[in-house]
Amino acid sequence: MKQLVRMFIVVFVAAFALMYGVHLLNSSEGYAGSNTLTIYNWGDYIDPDLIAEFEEESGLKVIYQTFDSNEAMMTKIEQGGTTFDVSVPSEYAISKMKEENLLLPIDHSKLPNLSHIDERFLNLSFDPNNEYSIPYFWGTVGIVYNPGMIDGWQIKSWNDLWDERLRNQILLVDGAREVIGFGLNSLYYSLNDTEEAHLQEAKNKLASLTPNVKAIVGDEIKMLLANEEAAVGVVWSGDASEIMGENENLDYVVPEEGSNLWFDNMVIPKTARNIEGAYQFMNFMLDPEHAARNAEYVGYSTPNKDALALLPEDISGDERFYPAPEMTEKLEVYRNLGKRMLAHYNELFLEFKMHRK
Ligand code: SPD
Repeated sequence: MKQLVRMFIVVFVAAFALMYGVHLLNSSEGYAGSNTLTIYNWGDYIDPDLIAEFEEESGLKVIYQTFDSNEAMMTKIEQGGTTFDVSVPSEYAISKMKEENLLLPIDHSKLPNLSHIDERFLNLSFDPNNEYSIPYFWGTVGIVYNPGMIDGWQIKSWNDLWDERLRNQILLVDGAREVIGFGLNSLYYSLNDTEEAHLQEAKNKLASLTPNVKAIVGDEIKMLLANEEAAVGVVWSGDASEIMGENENLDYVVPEEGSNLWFDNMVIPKTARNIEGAYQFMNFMLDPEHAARNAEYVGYSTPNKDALALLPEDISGDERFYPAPEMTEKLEVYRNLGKRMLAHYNELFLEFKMHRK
């Protein structure tokens, strides 16, 4: 009898543990079953109609979550407890995630539409042979400005931002690499500089920009600039393109001291649950017609050569957003500076933000 009771307890505990395990798996963030696909992308970075069409075509339900910086995205994935099937980091973040073993290798045979990507965006140094990442959008960092609000002045350089005519007129993108990067560039240092003396110089120089900075903002920077709440913004090129679509008084310049050339690529995080679904989604987004619609909707530059051919000439021929390779040669791609140095850049950016308060 005793033995029977013991056996009953063992079976009961095992069944309970199994049920609890299944519950934990299902309740981890974003996961709602095998007919779902969980996507973790930048805010304002996809045409929502394309998500609906993908759901219709694939029969999968998309759970869509957004982030506003590579740092936030990496922290969330590193912490675990997420089940993102597809994410869209930038190059230095891809390199860091590879190093930390957070990504799955990509099987190119499952992405026939990869053939539409321009060679110029393949096999880049942050991911040789695109072993872990597939191009999504690319662009630059620059200054969008409204000449009508600053007496017709044509801004050309990072150093122009310190001019006293711009008092309380500048909005900055909320990005550590971008802000510390242009601080370094304004001193003619590399935006991948790791020399402490140079970083401190950039920090002090940025502190002296404070009277001109109206706010440091996320995606709302587009609405504020389009509504002429400020004359100048430091932004990613795609945001400038969208703002200029709303308000044709604005212009965009990549400063003469140099700037950043960036690449956002799709990846499959190691925590993915629906790997086949991830391939289906990536191949869907690589389709030229879908990629063209996406580029037109969000305003960012597509690396898809056959999508580019479908875009209206006023978009594809605009060299501010589709600069020729020789125009991007002097620009720098962010390098993965290693965990400690990336954390140091973040600290310096936080100190700059605190200085403003
Ligand atoms: N609102 C979408 C913004 C996406 C911009 N990605 C740029 C990354 C630059 N490192």
